[in-house]
Amino acid sequence: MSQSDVKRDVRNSLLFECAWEVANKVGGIYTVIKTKVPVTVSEYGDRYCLIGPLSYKTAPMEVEAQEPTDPHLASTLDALRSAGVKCLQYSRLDEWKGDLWNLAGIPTPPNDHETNETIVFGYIVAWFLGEYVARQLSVAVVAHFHEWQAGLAIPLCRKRHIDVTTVFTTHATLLGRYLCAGSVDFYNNLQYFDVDHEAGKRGIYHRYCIERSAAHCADVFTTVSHITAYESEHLLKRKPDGVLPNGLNVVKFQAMHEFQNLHAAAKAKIHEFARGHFYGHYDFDLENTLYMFTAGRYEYRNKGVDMFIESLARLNFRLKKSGSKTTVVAFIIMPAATHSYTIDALKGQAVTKQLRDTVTEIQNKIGARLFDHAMRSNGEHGTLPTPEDLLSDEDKVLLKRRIFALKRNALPPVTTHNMAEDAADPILNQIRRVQLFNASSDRVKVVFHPDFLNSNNPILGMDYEEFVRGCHLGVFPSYYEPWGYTPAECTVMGIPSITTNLSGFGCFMQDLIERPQDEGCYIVDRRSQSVEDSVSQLTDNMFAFVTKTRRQRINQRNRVERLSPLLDWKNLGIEYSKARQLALRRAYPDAFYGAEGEEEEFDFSSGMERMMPNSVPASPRFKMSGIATPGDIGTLTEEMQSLGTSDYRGYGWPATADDEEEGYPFPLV
Ligand code: G6P
Ligand code: 1S3
Repeated sequence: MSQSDVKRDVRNSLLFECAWEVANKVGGIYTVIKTKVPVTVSEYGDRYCLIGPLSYKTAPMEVEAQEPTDPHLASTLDALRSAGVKCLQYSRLDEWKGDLWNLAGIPTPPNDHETNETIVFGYIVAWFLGEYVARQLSVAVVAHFHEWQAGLAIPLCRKRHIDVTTVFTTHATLLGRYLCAGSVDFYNNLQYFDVDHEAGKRGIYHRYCIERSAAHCADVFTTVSHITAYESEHLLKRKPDGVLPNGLNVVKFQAMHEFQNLHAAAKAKIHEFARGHFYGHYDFDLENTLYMFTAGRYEYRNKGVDMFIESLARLNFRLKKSGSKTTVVAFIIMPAATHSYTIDALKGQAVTKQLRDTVTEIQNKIGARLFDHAMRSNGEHGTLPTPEDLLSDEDKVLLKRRIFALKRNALPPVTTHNMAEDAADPILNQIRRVQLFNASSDRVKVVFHPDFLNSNNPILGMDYEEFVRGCHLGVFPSYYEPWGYTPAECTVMGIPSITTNLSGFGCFMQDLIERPQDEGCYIVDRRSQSVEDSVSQLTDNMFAFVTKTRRQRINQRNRVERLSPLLDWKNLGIEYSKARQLALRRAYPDAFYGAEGEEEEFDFSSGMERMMPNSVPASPRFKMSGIATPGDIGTLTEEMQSLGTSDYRGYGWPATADDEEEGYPFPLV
């Protein structure tokens, strides 16, 4: 039977979702996949299967080995196993590279390890899918791929006429990331880049070809935000069919104060760290200290760390000038190459712990003496002890020793680790330039933690989520940020954040909410104003935040937390459903017409919760009336293909050189 004779059931389709970050944490795509699982399982049940690379190091923490219940899946895996997959892969690398060149004209250099992995992974996945659909002939198969590392299977499926329908989602473009990290005026020049030349210049032409072929060969091409859709159209030369915003698993609390209590408990742990880190210079009031932070992949310019540090220096100046008593401790959590923790950082926590232990010991002794004194009968009754009765000379000596151990000549360090490239590190160099050295007079102190957070760490031993909850403000002034999970995570935990209108998340919030800044979601304009003006705006935002009262901060946390449903997969998952339906329609158009030739409608909303339950007060105010879910404002439509560039939501982007000359680059709001 030829493939065209096969009539696959499109209503009960099977879904394979494939990404390099399935059960393999590298960055944000891991979060997308992991947090989306429950909502996808609620739609697909057993018909959903994730495909990722097997990393022996992390797999035991991520997955449990199981045999498939689907007999077709079991026999497909057997076939692959008996062909040697597991040990054969790399021996076939050269053969597959030759095939890729013959098939798609994509050249691959010998020493690019990441590309080699991509080729092996892509060829095995395409092989797997081919085997699977040759066995299972009754149900349509949707294969959804994320990012170029997984996308290579798409051109292979197309060239080999494998009977699956494909969706490709890009979470960034290779060229976009590279170009932005340099010093180009990226957004104003997007339509002018000579893409092949730029990719070649950066040694990533082969990777770029893989990414571009995945985008072009997919039945449906999507990305995570409108800003990245615009970028993809110009750099990958295909206009995305739609936008699939990233969601999160939102944990609903029974009562509002529960997450506020979590904030207080987590903040107490950060206080512990601060006492240790600033020992010897702990001359500020923790009750009047605010914790700000930025975090993410170490991309100095793309993630806006440059702007953050400059604004911290200005904030420091303004707080000093205004005679403020508030202290800001700003954390930068970005993994970099390090050798170890610094002795100084470890010592800080150790001497603080020793002091605490000694105090507890003395406290117990005092308690015992106090009790004894009060109990003892002196003729009639016990007496009140004098301070001398309570604190012995021995205690005083012990305490003094601990206090002397807290003496320190140098200032508290900026970084917690010995950096591999200390002298060349861009973050440290900028901190040196703006002289944020944690002096006593500084109202803004900086702590650079160049590693992921983990509750097992000896310094700042907290998991990331707990740390975020304990902070007061997240600051993410990104220049290149297709989505931006960090501010989204802050939002669902009820922590205010600052982002920019160059991040997918920032634009998403700006599109949906009338005055995001009133909801604790500040958005710095990095599109239409100079860098200087953006830095001033960021500084103003941070300064205004610092001058809030505790009550105002508590209120703002409540408001932020109320935005969580906007970011819940229960509401955003619908966009993924639409993408899959579109892919099925494109691959099997005939299956979508009834007996009378009329087109059949799909109901995307079944099983989805409404975004804002009625019990939620009338805040935040939405920009468009009658919106129930983001899906209702239609991000994914077939028509998107036929519209001009300027239909990307929220902003008018320059479509042609003429438009720009006429003076409306952006924004057009
Ligand atoms: C939460 C707690 C309060 C605490 C407050 C501190 O709201 O429930 O008990 O006073 O946090 O807020 P702050 O912004 O000063 O950390
Ligand atoms: C990308 O990860 P990144 O930090 O390199 O994908 C993430 C998930 O879609 C996205 O949030 C982020 O903006 C992208 O940049």
